[in-house]
This record gives sequence, C-alpha cells and structure tokens, in this order.
Amino acid sequence: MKTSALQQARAAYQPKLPKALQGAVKVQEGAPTQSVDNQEEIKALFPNTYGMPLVEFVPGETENAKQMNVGIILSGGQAPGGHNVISGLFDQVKKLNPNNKLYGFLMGPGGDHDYVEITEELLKDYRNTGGFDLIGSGRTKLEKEEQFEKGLEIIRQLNINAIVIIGGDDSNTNACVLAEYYAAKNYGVQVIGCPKTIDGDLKNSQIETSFGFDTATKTYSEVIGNIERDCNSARKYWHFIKLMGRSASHIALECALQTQPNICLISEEIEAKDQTLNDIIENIAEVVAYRASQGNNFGVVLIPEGLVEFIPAIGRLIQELNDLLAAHGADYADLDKDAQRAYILAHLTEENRATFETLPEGVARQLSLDRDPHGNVQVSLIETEKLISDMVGAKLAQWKKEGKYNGKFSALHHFFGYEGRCAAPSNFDADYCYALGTSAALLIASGKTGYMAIVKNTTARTDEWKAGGVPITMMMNMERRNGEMKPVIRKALVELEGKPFKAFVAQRDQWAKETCYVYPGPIQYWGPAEVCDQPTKTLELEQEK
Ligand code: FBP
Repeated sequence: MKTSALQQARAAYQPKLPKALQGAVKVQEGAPTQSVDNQEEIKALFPNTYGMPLVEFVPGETENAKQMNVGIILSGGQAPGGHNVISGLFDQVKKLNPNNKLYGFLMGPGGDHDYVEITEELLKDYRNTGGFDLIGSGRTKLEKEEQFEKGLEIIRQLNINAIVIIGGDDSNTNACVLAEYYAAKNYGVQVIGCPKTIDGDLKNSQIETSFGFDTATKTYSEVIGNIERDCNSARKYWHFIKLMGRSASHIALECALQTQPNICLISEEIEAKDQTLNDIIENIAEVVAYRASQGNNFGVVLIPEGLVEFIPAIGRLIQELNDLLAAHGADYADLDKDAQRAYILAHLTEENRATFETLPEGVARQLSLDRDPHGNVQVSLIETEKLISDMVGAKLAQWKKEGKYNGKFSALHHFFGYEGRCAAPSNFDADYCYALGTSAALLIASGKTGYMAIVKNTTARTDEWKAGGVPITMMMNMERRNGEMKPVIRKALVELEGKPFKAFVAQRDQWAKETCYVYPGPIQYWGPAEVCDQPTKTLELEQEK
C-alpha cells in the first residue's frame, strides 16, 4: 500500500497504555450488577449474562492463558481509531501466546463470513490510521438464531474461542444477545463488545466516551473554525452547518464549545421546551435581524442532524410512521412514490397527518422511507440545514415587508459527517482505542463473555487510565423498536442538567450578539501535551471533579 509521509511518521507512534495494562495483569471483580432499568425483564431475557460483576485489570500475576483464536467484526459507521482497537487486540493476543490467532471478518456482520488472518505484515500500514478499510464494516443487524448458528460454522472451522464486536449501542446490544445465545447453548464461544461511534451517544456511568468522538469533533471544529474565519473576513454570508450525530446533539454541542458559533441548536433542548419548527425559525431570524441591525450580515449556525426527530410534533409523527412501516412495510414497499404518500396520509391519525402535510415534500418523503437495519430514520439524508435556512429566509422576507428588518441574508449550506469519520485518530483516540483493544484481549483471556471493554479516568494522563470490562446487560433497558418492546443499551442524549450544556447556555447569548469565534486549527500529533493530548471539552466538563 502506498502511504503518505504523515502516515509513515504516524505508523511509528507507539500508543501510550495505562500503567495497569503495561505488564502482567490480574482481574479484580466488583459486586454483581443490575441493568439501568426494567431489571426483571432484562434478567429474564439474559439469564446467563445478567448480573455479572464489573471487572478492572490491575497489575498482578497473569494466569496461564490457554491458546485462543479470536475473530473481530467492525459494525456500523466508521469512527477514527478502529484500526488501533485491532492493533491493541492483536498485540495483546500475541503477547499472551504467539500461537494465538486473530481473524478479521470482512465487511461487518453481514459479510458472508469472508475473513482474513490479521498478521503484523498486514497490520503495519494501518496502525494509527483512520478508517475501517483493513477489514471493512457493515450495518447488517445480527439478531436471528439462524445468523448465530450460521456464524458458528465459521467459528468452528477456524477454531475461534471469542468474537469481538466493535460497534455502537445497537451493535453492542446485539453482541450481548449473541453472547447470551452462545452461553445458553454452551457453545464455548465468548463475545466481547467495544464502544465505537463518532456520535458520542454510547456513554454512561461506566463508558466515559465512545471512540472516534474526539477525532471527529476536532476535525469538524477545525473546518467550522475555518468557515468562521472566512465568514468574519468576507462578512456577507450566513453559514448553516448540519453535523452528524444521529439522534444525539453531542457532536454539535462539542463543536459549539470549541468554536463559539453564533447559534447552535440542541435537539434535546428543543424537545424539552416543546418548541415548534416555527419557534426555532423565529429564534434564528431574531438573531439574524439583531446582527443585521449592528451591521453584521453574517453568522454561523450549527444544526444537529437528528433535529427533526426532536421537534415534538414531528417526533410523534415519526413514532407513528415507525409503527406503520413495521406493520405494513411489505404492502407499502411495492407502491410508487405518490401512492406511498397517499397510503401514509390515509393511515395516519389526524394530528400526525396535519404535521405530515405541513412538511416540505423532500423531508416528508425521507421520513417515510425505509429505516436502517436497526429501525432508525436515516437522518443524515434529510437536508435540515436547507429546510431551516429557507424558512429563516422566508421569515426575514416577511419581516422586511412589515418594516421590522432591513438587512441582507445570503445563506450557504454545509453538511459535515463523512469528512470526520475516517480522519487519522488524534493521540487521544489512538491511545484510547489501543487500550480498548488490549482490554478486550484480556477479557477474553480471563474467560469473560457478554462484556464490553472499557477504559476510564480518561481526562488524567494516559498512564493513570483504568481498564476493565462492564457487563453489557448493566447498560440495558426496554425500549420500543420497530413497533415492539426490545432490550437495548440506553442511548445517552445531551443532558440538559449536564455541565457541557450548562457551559454552552452560559455563553450562547454573547456568541449570538457578538462575534466570538474560536479557530481551533487542525489536530496536532507532535508538540506540547496541551496542544496534542487534550480530550474533548465535553469529556473534560463531564469528568470535572
Ligand atoms: P454509528 O452509529 O454506526 O456509529 O454511525 C454513526 C453515523 O455516522 C451517524 O452519525 C450517521 O447518522 C450515520 O452514521 C450515517 O450512516 P451511513 O454511514 O449508513 O450513511
């Protein structure tokens, strides 16, 4: 593979490991755990993997690990650092026993069981790089018994003892279902998860952050900062920037804390305040009008991609559409576009029909298309940034007629998502992922299944980080998916009582009126720790003692 000079220099970077993982380790077990909610239901669904203790790795005598072969699967959207999870896993598996083997399953959970053996020769060009291209990824949902049984054929053929699934909340939920199934059948195959997603919504009392969030938000913040500087130089455009993140607004919030834009919408706040689309538009238009009155016909607005789902009236509509598509998906799929719209209008309740009819056709259509394999609306495909700016433009035009506004409004649109998902991992993500991979190997060696690898204390120096595992059932509750109640890992949305949101609220009025842009610049790999090794502001604020 041809590699760039930066990649070659970066390949030589040896990720820093927590002290506890540097030498021989032993497992320290805590007390039995409970799921975050619906304990009786979750316990009944996971009789073999419920209630297990938290584990931490501490320096000590490693028990003689038996020889093991491990399979690894990347699941869902790319996130910077995936290759370092594989590197950490590979190095630790080989350290435990050079005869151990690591197999990478190609193109994710739906990949027909094609595989490659991971060797040092193969891995060397991928260490500390972004992307998942070493083995590829996919969004197939692993949930059916026949998939589990089919998987077992290749597992037996390669004599695999454990599978590591690197994914977000949905993929780790499925990892747990698979762990339970193999445990119930006594197949002797362990399943370990790893917390991945740029969205930052896989976090809780045990998982401080999901990997990739750090690099992705720093990458977006660099570009937002560049746009702000352009905006502040030309002084003639309003930039509407949609940011990935699926339902949660963590990415938008983190980028706002880093770049101080004029406006950042937070979906969770909009839902809590029961705001309508019109409320949102008026709020933005007021800021535009105020800035225009000061001679500033420019600005930057950040929009989380999941926004529409959180506008309560649209959220209720999506819920009903989800149930409708789950129940009648087959009849509906065969209809043409116009007939689909008519079908939906005929089946919706009155309130939701009224909401559906007020939406621009493109948005309404997107809400009524197929969900992803996990039942999510594909929010990255909805052009919310255009919807919002068009409506703001219309509101300002109306105010102009009424003599309430006399500025110029020229809007530009951007969507940042894919640009950051495969960026070369920051030092934080490179180290964090390597430690997660190392922990996953140690969880396997200590016979665990149904656990997710975790690394904590991540705002301290790397050598003070703590590594271990959390039973996946501990993070579960029951939620409605595709029209049915299912056990799932609870998604972490932005907490309105949390410190990151409060820090944003304390400053946003000033950012709206004045021009307070901050230009973070590109991720740095070499140089002083305060430039190269800083975690996200979200993590710093959340972990502040
Ligand atoms: P994961 O939840 O799988 O980590 O994916 C994150 C994400 O980047 C979301 O932010 C975005 O909505 C979605 O993937 C886009 O999906 P796709 O890659 O299928 O276009």
